[in-house]
Amino acid sequence: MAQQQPLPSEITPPEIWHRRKVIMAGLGAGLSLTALSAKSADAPIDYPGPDWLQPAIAGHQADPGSRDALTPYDVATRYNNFYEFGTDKSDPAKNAQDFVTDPWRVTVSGAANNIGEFDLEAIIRGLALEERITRFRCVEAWSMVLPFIGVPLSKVLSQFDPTGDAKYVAFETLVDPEQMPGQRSRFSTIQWPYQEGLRMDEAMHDLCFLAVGMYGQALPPQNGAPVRLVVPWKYGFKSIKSIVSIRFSETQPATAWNQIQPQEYGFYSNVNPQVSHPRWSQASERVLTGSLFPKRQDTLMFNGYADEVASLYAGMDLKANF
Ligand SMILES: Nc1nc2c(c(=O)[nH]1)N[C@H]1C(S)=C(S)[C@@H](COP(=O)(O)O)O[C@H]1N2
Ligand SMILES: [Mo]
Repeated sequence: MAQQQPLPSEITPPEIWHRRKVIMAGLGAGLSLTALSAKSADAPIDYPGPDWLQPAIAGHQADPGSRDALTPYDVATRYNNFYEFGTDKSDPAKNAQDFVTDPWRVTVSGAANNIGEFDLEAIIRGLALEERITRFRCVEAWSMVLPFIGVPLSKVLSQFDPTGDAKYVAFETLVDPEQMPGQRSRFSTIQWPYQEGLRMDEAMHDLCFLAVGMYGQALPPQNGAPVRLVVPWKYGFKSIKSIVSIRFSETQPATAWNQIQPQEYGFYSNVNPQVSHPRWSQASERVLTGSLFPKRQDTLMFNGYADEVASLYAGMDLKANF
């Protein structure tokens, strides 16, 4: 039986295995590789999203920047880190398909005047959605270029009217082992809920983004539906998915990867080619293009957003505060 044989994913690095599948699928369907990547550039509408979101997504303001470097849609939606749905890169696309993301409630607590439980619809309604073509760099030294749709996080946080005591903001992902097989696993290292946090001035920076869509449609479940953070100048794990809690706090909040390996994953986790991960260099990255031969490129300070964000860290030792 096929089940007794090793899965291709067990003998081939998942990234290569995935690309091979994409290419095979393309060839099988009689498409050339060119046609396949052309298809990826305009997204198919696989994930229309809830009724309330569709008009806002349809009316989003497109990013005027070049789309040439966009990661193919099939790579962006099938090569994922979302440990709630499994640790293999191909797990989230398989295991998150039935994830229920509407209606969706977000609990807002801590140092703010307008706290409570809110429908995501109420939080997003009234805000104009925009697209941001974003460089996205995982701590594992691969990168993508993703067209997210959403709102600057600052516009959402302002609605809750944080007080002067709000020095940090903490986020949590849903805990629902019935829907999330990774949370049922005995081998999980993450202490659920997955949690992340930012300093308040980082969170209020215009580049800090709350995404509800990508590739012209609602966020696919494996990419963090219905609402996720996107912090383009930090390693990907800061960009927490499927957020159900926002808490304003006076003290620096705990974060999921820092709790597991504090020597390897700091609170700041700014992309920094000069500070190696203890087990690998961060000087360069594999650009995942869907081609069998990923491009390797130098990693840029703050993932290329230094002009915009370096001032947030003026005077800080970024080796100590990694
Ligand atoms: N809740 C949650 N958020 C998460 C993760 C996760 O496992 N759980 N993985 C992070 C990591 S390591 C990365 S690189 C990005 C991946 O986002 P993508 O799959 O949309 O590319 O999500 C981040 N957000
Ligand atoms: Mo990551």
